[in-house]
Amino acid sequence: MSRLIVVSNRVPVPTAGEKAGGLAVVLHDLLARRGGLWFGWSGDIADNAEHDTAPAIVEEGGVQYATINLTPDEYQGYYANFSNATLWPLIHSLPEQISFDRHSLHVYRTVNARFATTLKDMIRPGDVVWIHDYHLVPLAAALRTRGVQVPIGFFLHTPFPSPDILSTIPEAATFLRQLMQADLVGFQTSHDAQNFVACVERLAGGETAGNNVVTCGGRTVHVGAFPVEIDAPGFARTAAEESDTTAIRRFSESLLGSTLMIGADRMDPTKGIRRRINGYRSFLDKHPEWQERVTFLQVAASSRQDVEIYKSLREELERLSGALNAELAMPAWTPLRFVTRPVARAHLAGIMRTARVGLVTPLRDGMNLVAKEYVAAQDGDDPGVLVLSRYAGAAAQLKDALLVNAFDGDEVADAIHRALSMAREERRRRWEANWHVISSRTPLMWGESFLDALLQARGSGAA
Ligand code: ADQ
Repeated sequence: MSRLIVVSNRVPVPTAGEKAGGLAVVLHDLLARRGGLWFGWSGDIADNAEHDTAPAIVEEGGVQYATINLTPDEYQGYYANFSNATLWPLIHSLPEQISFDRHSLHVYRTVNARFATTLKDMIRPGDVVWIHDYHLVPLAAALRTRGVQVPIGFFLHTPFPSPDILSTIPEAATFLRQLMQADLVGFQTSHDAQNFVACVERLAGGETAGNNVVTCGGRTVHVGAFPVEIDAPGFARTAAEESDTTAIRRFSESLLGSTLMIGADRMDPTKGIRRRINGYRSFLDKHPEWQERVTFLQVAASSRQDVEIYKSLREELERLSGALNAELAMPAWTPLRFVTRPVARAHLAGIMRTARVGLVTPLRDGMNLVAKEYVAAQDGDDPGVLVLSRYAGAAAQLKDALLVNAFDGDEVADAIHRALSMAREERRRRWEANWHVISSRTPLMWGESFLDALLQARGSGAA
């Protein structure tokens, strides 16, 4: 079996007493099976980082974790600016949120080049390289320039935009050609994969060459959809166990008999939290009989506070939630609980289980694991209803959720009403169909299917 090298912006180096969560667990497992290396940024910022190209290496359970630091200028240009303030809104089709400057683009490329220079000395013949996410778009090309010939796969956790949107940044064709230096480019949904192929055709002069294969400038690249999965039975177990704790019982009592709706997101402009709160407001206006009978808990974990649009989003949401409560609250009823402090994963799972409605309404999202987690957390005998944006990748799989246009506040309000009023039989039928989808796949299957497709792509002559 080939040795695996995973590359991502941040490396979750295992530390004593701390367990990695989510997808990191699967990548650790895949690495442990094959013996491998995880390379990326340490998360630390150091003034002299660029002179210190030798990575710090930690070995744990047969896996090496190799990390480098960033300088303050690199952190700002590569991470805060170009990755999070330019590429993130671009790939989520929110072009008016993009800020762009040439210096940050330059720093982004420099950091990718530094990653490549450091990594190439650790790659051996027979290895397979798997690059993750939008921070590292130029990396496959930077490795090839340095003579690396082993199979390289690239997986994007976010959506991929249409040609019209992608062409709003300078040098869009360069980004596409850089991605084409991988052998396999993977996305969350086939819609994203189609957008990528359309971009290569329209903006970089490429051509499709059969099913899921695209050629451009002498390169042949495979493209595919690999939806990220969760450990559904594991999350279900956590939710059931947690719901039996004093903490969750106290939480439930605090609702004073009102029905709970839950939203849980990183506080991010793509997650549609502002429109969600406005949709809830319209629902309460249209259906005043629900006042005092429903509580909406929005957990919004603070995120990327060194990026301007995130700071202003936070201020706006604080104002909006305060205004809603100031207008509608009663001595014994708070319509909206807006929580920005961290909530432990198990506690959140327990809360999800007690919520009759899960509101997952991003304006655009690669997958959205909260949607899958909400389904997993339910008691199948008396489950809650998932209200899900059509613009989340998860909507391609969770077809029995109430699917909504997250931009349309009236539609969101109507879906909330329908979800709250839904009879148990329909709730069960919808939940069972969604549960079947998430419980028949595992995160490990996701990882293995990507790696199989990568080796096959290479075997079939792409390179
Ligand atoms: P994210 O944008 O971070 O991920 P998501 O898929 O929802 O979004 O994953 C977030 C994770 O953090 C979930 O496990 C969730 O439970 C947890 N979480 C979110 N808000 C929380 C809160 N307030 N408190 C505690 N925990 C919270 C990116 C892409 C997604 C894609 C994933 C995986 O943007 O589209 O699904 O990667 O590929």
